[in-house]
Amino acid sequence: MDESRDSDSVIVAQIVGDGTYLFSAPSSVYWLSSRYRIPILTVILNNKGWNAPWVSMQLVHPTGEGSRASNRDLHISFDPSPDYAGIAKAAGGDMVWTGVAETTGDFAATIKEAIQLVKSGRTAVVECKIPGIDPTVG
Ligand SMILES: Cc1ncc(C[n+]2csc(CCOP(=O)(O)OP(=O)(O)O)c2C)c(N)n1
Repeated sequence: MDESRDSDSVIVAQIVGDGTYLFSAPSSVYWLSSRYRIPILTVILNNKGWNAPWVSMQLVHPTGEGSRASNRDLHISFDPSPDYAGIAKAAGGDMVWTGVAETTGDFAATIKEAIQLVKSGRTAVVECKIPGIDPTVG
């Protein structure tokens, strides 16, 4: 990190998919954040699945059987979701602040609060519920 930059305007932040978050050993990440007092902002985009393989399949076989299959049929569904932010809270305790956004309005308010908290030395995890691409789910 460039330490010559104004520390008030620099935070460590990551935007990750729900699958990326789940497979990144979040219990270790947030325990370490707490143990060494390392503030991090994480935004989790929860689209209820590992959707990239569906997109790849669609590009190759746009009208094939798979294009009508559900994420569950394809074994790429993460529905029902775990409490993503709760996993971080359980590991990081008081260091970790959590928020959930279901609308863009929620997100605008939640991300503002999260950034302020990270600047003050806390770790923040914000789960954003976003639409998936499963053709069988409205
Ligand atoms: C430790 C580990 N486990 C599994 C994988 C295989 N993998 C790659 S991306 C991914 C899930 C990504 O899902 P998400 O972040 O929700 O992205 P989306 O495809 O929905 O955009 C998985 C399971 C991996 N790369 N590393």
